[in-house]
Formats: sequence, C-alpha cells, structure tokens
Amino acid sequence: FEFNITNTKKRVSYHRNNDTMNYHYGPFHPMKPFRLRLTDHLVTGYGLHNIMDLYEVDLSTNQNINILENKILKFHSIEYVNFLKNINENSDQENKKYLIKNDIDDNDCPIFHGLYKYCLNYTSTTLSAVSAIEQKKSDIAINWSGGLHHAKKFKPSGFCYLNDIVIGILDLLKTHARVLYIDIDIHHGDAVQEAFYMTDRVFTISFHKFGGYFFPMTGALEETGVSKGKNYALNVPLMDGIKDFEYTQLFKSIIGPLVESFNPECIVMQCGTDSLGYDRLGTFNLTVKGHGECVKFVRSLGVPLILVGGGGYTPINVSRAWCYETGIANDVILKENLPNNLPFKKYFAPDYSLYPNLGDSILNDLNTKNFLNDTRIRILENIRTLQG
Ligand code: VJV
Ligand code: CA
Ligand code: ZN
Repeated sequence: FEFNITNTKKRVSYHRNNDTMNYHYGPFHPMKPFRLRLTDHLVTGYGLHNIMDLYEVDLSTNQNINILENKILKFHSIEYVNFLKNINENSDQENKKYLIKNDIDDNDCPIFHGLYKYCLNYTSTTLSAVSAIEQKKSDIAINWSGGLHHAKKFKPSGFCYLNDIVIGILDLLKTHARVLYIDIDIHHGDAVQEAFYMTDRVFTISFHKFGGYFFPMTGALEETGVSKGKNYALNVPLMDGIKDFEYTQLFKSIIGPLVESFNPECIVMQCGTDSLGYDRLGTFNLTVKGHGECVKFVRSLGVPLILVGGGGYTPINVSRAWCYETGIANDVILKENLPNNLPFKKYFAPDYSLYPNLGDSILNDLNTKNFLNDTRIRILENIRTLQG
C-alpha cells in the first residue's frame, strides 16, 4: 500500500465519468478537463480506488436521462437548457446572436464540441454523489468534475454552464432540512449564493479574493441574504497572498461555530484549487496541505459530506490537491513521494512530491493581521445573530 491506515473510518464513494476528462474548452483556455485525468491517475496510483466505493457514471447506459433533465430544469430555464442542447461549434451565426442577446461571454464560456454532453456528465456525476448521500450509502461522496459554481439560471458564466451544485442541493432538500454550502475556490460562489439567497434551509459561505475587478466582483462581507434567508449567507473577502496558517485558522474559527449554530444535516464543499499558490489565475498562497486541512476539518465535524471540485488552473497542483483530499476523506496519510509507474509522472518533476513546499517566488501576503481579525469578528457576529 502507498498509505498508512488510521482509525476514523467513514464510508467514502468516488464518483467519476471517464468521458468528462476528454473535453476541451479550446487552445489556451485556462479550464482544462485533462486535470481530472491527472487526478484519477494519482488516486489510482496511490491505490485509493481499492478502499472506496466506485461509481462510474455513464450517460450512454443511463436510462433515466429524463429524470436528469427534470432535475436540471428545477434550476435552469428551459430556453437555456434547449440552447445548450441544440448549439454546436458549427452553428455560428445564430449562435453569436443568442450569445449577444443573452449577454454571454463566449471567451470565458466557449461553445465547444460535445458541450451539452460534458455538462450532463459532470452534473449527473454530482447527482450520483448526492444520491449516495441521500440513500445513506456513503458518509462522504466525491465528484472532482463538479463544482461549477458560477452557472446562472438563464446563462453560463465563468467557465460554468450547468450549476451542478445548485441542482444537487435542490435534490438534497427533498431529504435534508438544512444544507451547508462551503466554497474555498478563490472565486466567489456567486450563483450558489444567489440561488439560495432567500431561504434559511441552505446556508452558503464562500472564501474568496475580493476587490478590484477580480471575477465575479460580488461576495462583499455585507452580502448576508434577504428575507427568510437573512443571515443565511456569509462571505469572507480576502486579499492576495494569503498563506496556510492564516487561512486555515480563519476557516476553522468560522466554520466551527457556524456548524454548531446552523446544525446542517449535510455539507456540500466546493474545493476549487485555484486558491493554491502558483495557480494560473489565482493569487493566494495555499499549499496542498493547507487546502487539505480545510477538508480535514470539515470531515471531522461528522456531518454527511459531498466534495466537489471547481477551479484550478495549474493541472499538476489541482491533481495533487484533489488526490491528497481523497486521501483525507478516507483518513489515510499518503506517502509524500508519488507512486512509481504513474502515467504523466514526468509532469511532476523535479520534486515528484504530492505536497511540495511553495518556492520563494510567491506573492506578498496583503492580508494584515488587523484586517483578518476584523473580518473574523464581523463574521462571528453574523453567526451569533443566527441563534437569537
Ligand atoms: O474576469 C473575467 C471576465 C473577463 C471578460 C472575458 N475575458 C476572457 C476575461 C476577463 C471579465 N472572467 C474570469 C472568469 C473566471 C472563472 C473562474 C471559474 C471558477 O474557478 O470559479 C470555477 C470553475 C476569468 N479570469 C481569467 C479568465 N477569465 C481567462 C479566460 C480565458 C483566457 C484567459 C483568462 C478564456 C480563453 C482564453 N484565455 C484563451
Ligand atoms: Ca470561494
Ligand atoms: Zn475559481
């Protein structure tokens, strides 16, 4: 074995789809589904597939495509779903008109070959994870291909087309009174927040870079929900360069009391890895260990947990983090040295480590002690209003 076994066992399921990894957003586009293949190679290389329940989601043998589309239509408009279904990379003229009419940025969200199938793939894989939790077959269910938190009811946004998270949570609400959504992608989880902004049954919290023109420019500390949902949304705006210690401290000091007061029956955690150091789009300085520490903490709360992916634009680091976190879900400690006979092993040169240290050429931490303290205090105040 490539790991040591410890003692807090949970039933973990790994939901994957062999097709999702083959899609391309286009040359030079930062979102690379190939990172999912790298992740899979690491997970199998470490032997983790032997200790989890594997669910291979395959649309071509899925008889229930109608059930899937009905679930999608609980959030997205039928006009938008039909657009995704009928569009292809050749239907240029009509396509352009629709994009302009509906204010869609086709650089961020290109129409690529097989787009609708790709969307159905990652969405049905999240729904597979949801159903393993609903049926109490798993304590933790993982889908690294999901987590596309920007997709709106009527349009795609920020590399996201269907919002598998919102669709999944809507399904969970049939069996769970309260769902907590935690988002550690460097971008604000805007569309998930928006979808549940008026309800007290889903608590959303996002940690993200905020300020300047950083996408999607929402997620100020003052956004806390409306009407019944007042105080059931939280935002933790951060600045460039935050490091493991400060981030994980802040994370634990907020999530601990939050889970205590909200008492969720299920947690959905979006584990976007663009918050790692050296991400192509991100500007934080988290390491694989720091990022994983957040997952470890959430696991320790003992609430049924769904882990989804999200951003992450330096594929070797994306796969390191998601493999490490698959280990954490299973409570096994993976050996630092990557396994032998790993496909694409040369990509991980020169360190061949699962959790390399950050080098020296990282960004300065612009989050002062005062700023972080202030943020934490203001957020804990919000959590207190929840109880009384
Ligand atoms: O900042 C933006 C919007 C613009 C307009 C469109 N141009 C291309 C970029 C600036 C204002 N979009 C962000 C979207 C980030 C989405 C993050 C998704 C997630 O991680 O939260 C969850 C999966 C953005 N930042 C960087 C880029 N777009 C970007 C897009 C490209 C690109 C380089 C950078 C698209 C195509 C190509 N290069 C070739
Ligand atoms: Ca976030
Ligand atoms: Zn992101």
